[in-house]
Amino acid sequence: MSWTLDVDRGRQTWRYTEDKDHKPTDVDVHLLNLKAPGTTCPKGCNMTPAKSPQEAITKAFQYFSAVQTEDGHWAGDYGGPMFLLPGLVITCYVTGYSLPEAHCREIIRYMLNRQNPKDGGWGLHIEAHSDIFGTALQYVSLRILGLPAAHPGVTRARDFLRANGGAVGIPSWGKFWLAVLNVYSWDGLNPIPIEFWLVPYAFPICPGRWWCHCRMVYLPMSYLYARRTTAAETPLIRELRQELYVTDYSTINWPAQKNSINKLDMYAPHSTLLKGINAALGVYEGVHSKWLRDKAIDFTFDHIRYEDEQTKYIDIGPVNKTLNMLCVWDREGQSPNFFKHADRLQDYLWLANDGMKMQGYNGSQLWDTAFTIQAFVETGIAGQFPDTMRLANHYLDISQVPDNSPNMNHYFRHISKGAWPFSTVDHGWPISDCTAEGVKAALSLRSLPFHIAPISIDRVAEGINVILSLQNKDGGWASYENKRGPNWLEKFNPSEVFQNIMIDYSYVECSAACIQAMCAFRSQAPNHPRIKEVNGSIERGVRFIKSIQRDNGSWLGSWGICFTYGTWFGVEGLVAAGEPLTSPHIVKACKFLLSKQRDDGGWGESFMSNVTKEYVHNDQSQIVNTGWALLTLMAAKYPQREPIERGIKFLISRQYPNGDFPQESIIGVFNFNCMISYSNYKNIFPLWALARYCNIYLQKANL
Ligand code: LAN
Repeated sequence: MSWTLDVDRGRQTWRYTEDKDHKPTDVDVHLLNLKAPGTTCPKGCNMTPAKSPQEAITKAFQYFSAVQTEDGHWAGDYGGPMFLLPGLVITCYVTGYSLPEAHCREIIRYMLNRQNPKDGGWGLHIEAHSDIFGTALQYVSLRILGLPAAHPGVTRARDFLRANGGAVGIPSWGKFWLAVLNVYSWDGLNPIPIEFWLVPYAFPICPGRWWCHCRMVYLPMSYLYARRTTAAETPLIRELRQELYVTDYSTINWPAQKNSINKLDMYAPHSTLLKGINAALGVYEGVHSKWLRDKAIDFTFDHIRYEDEQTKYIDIGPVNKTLNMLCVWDREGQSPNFFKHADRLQDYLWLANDGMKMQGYNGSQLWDTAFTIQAFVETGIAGQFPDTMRLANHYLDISQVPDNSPNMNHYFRHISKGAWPFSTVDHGWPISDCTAEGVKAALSLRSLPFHIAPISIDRVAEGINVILSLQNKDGGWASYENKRGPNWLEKFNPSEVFQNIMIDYSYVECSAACIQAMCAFRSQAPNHPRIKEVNGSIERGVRFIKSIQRDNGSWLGSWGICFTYGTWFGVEGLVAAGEPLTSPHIVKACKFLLSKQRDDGGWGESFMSNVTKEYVHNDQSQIVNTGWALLTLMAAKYPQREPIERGIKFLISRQYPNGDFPQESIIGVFNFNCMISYSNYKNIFPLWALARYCNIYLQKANL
């Protein structure tokens, strides 16, 4: 069974989005000639706010269906991390590729808008405290983009850097980018040994066993380190060398900087084991065999080319996107393949009120669309929006991955036929829970009373096939692949700023989504030949989820903030699998959530929950956290209506008269320490919670 596809489907070119929180700043007024914050009435303000949950649902549905894109997905700003644009700016500088001038201006505007007003620095992400990684990288980017050293924003950033010991103590990925730019010595880096790539799969340290994101970043990094690919020394480079450090550049003892990481940046210190290995690798670097190195360079470039071709030059993420582009330039100069890369840069760029940013992925198209479909179907009024539903179904249809990658094993790729990706089919990397949400959305569309040409059960079964193949021995599901290595591999984590990057672990989110998808599948296809396996898999999954519940009843989220997110998945997974609502696991989870409800009826969690792995309240209640908490309580059929009603009132009170909701604090995360924006969540989760409320407590959502 296979189906055809065209290229470029779901591709987002950048478009201008409104960020409600962003008031024009001095930067905007100066660069864009904007008027200071206006007093005019925003669109729709003559409309009145919703007076009932049903009306709030209708408004929310109407608003969100009006902003659906032409191919059926919901586009959104997927920014947040601050270490992505600098990779692009540096790559363009080194390779001599010019971004359009308007892009450069918007990038400058973004960086200046996101500069922390308190101290003039930048952090790991838009809401983080300033550190050296963020500040030194934005600093060099702004200078490359043409701001003079005397510009007030640049001056403040330099003051911050110098007051904190200068750029010497930047974490390893920053050391790497600065070395490429020729403003940090390669001798100041711990080796990134390319020969690792020749280690056979039988050994636990083989890169083929690492988490795919870690693998795909260290692949081009080790290539560029082996080649010592470095920018030409220009007058700007010489100036930067003097601006970034507190001592004269020529006097810096570079080898002594290998392990110097500023305390502002340190999150995941090197293990003793890694320190020892790094020391040994330092010796090896002096005596390595040229023959072996050349072999490894060819081997890695072949893998880089494969990744480029399999993803149509989008690449798995924003980090290897620019690194791979640099590798292609190193090997071939401004070749046709180099321009294929350049053409796909725009997939990552997003223009919003705060300027142009590089997103954390080429978008979250499929993910947002799959959730939106499920929320819409649950409202019970989808019949009033048949075009919206048909178009959304179309997006699901065109983004299921039709085939496996060729020669999969050699390139360490898992099967992808039948999977759904996070963004687009061109990107095409399969993900366990994206497949699960795709399956759930496809199945929920099949329940609609009107004709939408839904995805066939055979194709849904291909998704189930992927899900079954991805279950780990511990009963859980990881993100893209099976868990391929032992936990102790984490001791090799060289990143200093991220945790849990070395291997793909089982997560509550991925596991619960896969369980729900299989439960939905078995109820719609009870006689499918693989149902026995599905049953067994669900059972093992449930055991896994129970085993990682915390004593206080919560689950730690890894991809959203934080315990409200994890607990939502944990409970939905158990309930879908038929866990009795009186089970201590469910009761404890509800009790946990209720203990976090606030006086205004909402829930609000800070990203510090993820960083510290203990619940930390946000300054204010958040509509998305509130949506998750309410969905959880209602999935568990929590017997008291009062706390749920208070939460629903909070949600309605936050809705704009035009049906949209405010953009609040950042809500997504990866590797515990870096946050990422999911800007459609504000439209999806409040609506979904309102829908469930109406279904349970008010017979008909239909006005
Ligand atoms: C994502 C985005 C999607 C996300 C979900 C599907 C939501 C999650 O349930 C599983 C993990 C996954 C696929 C995920 C993993 C980490 C990603 C790829 C990201 C958060 C988007 C960006 C991030 C990536 C690692 C950023 C680049 C940084 C590095 C450390 C390489």
